[in-house]
Amino acid sequence: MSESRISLTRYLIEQQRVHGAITPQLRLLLEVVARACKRIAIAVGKGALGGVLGSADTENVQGEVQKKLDVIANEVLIEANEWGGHLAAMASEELDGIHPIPNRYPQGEYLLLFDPLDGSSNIDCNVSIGTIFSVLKRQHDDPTVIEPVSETDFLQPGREQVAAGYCIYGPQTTLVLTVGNGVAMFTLDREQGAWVLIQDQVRIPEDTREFAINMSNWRHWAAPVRRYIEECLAGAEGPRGKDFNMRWIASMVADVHRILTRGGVFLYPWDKREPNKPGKLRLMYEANPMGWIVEQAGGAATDGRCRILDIEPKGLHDRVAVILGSKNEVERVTRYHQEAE
Ligand code: AHM
Ligand code: MG
Repeated sequence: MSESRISLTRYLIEQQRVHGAITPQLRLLLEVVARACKRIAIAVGKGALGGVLGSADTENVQGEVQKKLDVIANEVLIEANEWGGHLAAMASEELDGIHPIPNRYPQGEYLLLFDPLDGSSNIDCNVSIGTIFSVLKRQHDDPTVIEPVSETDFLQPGREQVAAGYCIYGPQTTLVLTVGNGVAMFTLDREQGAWVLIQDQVRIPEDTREFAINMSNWRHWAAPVRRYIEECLAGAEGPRGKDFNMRWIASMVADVHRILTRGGVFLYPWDKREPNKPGKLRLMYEANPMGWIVEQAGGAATDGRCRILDIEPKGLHDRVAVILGSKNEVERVTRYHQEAE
């Protein structure tokens, strides 16, 4: 690697040594997660040649049919992170309960959560997909009494995260990371197998003319979301006085990555098809890590009423409505919800 290129390893060492943002254990844990993402990128890149496309003929805890790559990515992350000694347990969108570190390995203090393969519906059609992860620290009321790790240890609001990130498997494989000191992006140099810093202190513009929502659900939305989208669609002649563009990739990683790159607002709101669920996306595996990344880049993330990172989780697989991205747009949609109450 040439002198001018900053590797993920160097970035993390500096976050530890210069900024005091992470502990040595967390640094090593993030290195392992990044290594697992490289392995997933290789499996994704093989596609039909590696026999990894199609359904695994199994269902996850949410009753969704798992794709082969969902299962492979989940296994890669678990195998890579089990033995390092930094974790107490893991939780995955693809597993019913938590995965405590087996007794044969040393136990650490951190908790790792992940959506191993986000955007599963895009796997077979060769559209960008990704891995989303979040790291929490176990909280102890009494540090002298160490209880066996349980699901309750994971039920912390998103503001307690100590690291969060995603890896997008697209034309490039890019790892996006925050440890609470801004957002950094690293692209995988495939020849060298190294993560190279391409941008630090990523910023999301506060204003935008681009929104992302699955428009086919229009008839199911609540009034505040309809109002917001109607105003965007009215363009320069409408109350917003400007034209809006729309994008919807159906991979949250890809939609969020675009927002980090050029701004925009992403919405996956509550809808009346499932009136008793607050939303489709998962709080712990998707909304919290993405919410923190977006906030660290100067954007905002709410469920229409309150900040995503302040939501107290009740269960590992809680769902939530998500509105995130350019600050002024997120604040506008949130205000429309408040005005409707
Ligand atoms: P997944 O984790 O099962 O892939 O589901 C989450 C994905 C998000 O990446 C994306 O924003 C959304 O589901 C797309 O949903 P829809 O197909 O309803 O548009
Ligand atoms: Mg997902």
